[in-house]
Amino acid sequence: MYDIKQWKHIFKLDPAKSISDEDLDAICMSNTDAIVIGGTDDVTEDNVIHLMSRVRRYPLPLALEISNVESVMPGFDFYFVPTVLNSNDVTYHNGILLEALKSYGHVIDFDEFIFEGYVVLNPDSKVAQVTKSQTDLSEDDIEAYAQMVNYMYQLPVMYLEYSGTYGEVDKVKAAADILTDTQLFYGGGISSLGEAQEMASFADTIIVGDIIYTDIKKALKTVKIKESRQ
Ligand code: 1GP
Repeated sequence: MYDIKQWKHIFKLDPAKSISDEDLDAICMSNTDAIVIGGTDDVTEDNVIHLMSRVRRYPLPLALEISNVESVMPGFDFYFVPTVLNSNDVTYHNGILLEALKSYGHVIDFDEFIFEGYVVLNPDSKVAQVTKSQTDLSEDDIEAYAQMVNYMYQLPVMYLEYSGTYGEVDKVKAAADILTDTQLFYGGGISSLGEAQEMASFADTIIVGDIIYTDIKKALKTVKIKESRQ
């Protein structure tokens, strides 16, 4: 079975966006550690199953990051379940989860589920708007969230989500310095190998999304962080 603790690099594919067979092939053959399918808007059963069946031709781990209950389906290696710690709406802490467990709790294999403590930090991102996140956070706030996730909730993953913009390195470092057991995911605005290296020097795992759709060559170069660490 796959060990997500070993993952240094993830490509996140948005089921609502189109990608050519050629680009998808390059992404899946790139030496990335895993593919995550996830998005905020227009994530449907149809577009998730379509993308899943295309990625499944390749021998690499595939996870679904759940954004709504309607688009969850069997067939993934892992299910990433975000709980947005800085959301002002309880729906995004555990409200969706409660409804999902009431409907499907009896059939879930919990070994496949990874609970992610999300902190959303780009106020202009769709995810910040949808989840009504309080994004104006200091390093002290980030450290407290890291303590909460690592020592109190004891979640396997903390995800600093700057979706759409490159984040503040000092905040990523502040979280990294606190976490002892929880794996730190960083995602947002990575568009070059240099940025990938910078964030990977603090985060355990970096997530590369948007640049796949705007500059595939730059996206592919970010995987080279793995070479420098081996
Ligand atoms: C989005 O964190 C990921 O959920 C990656 O962010 O799309 O900005 O690369 P980008």
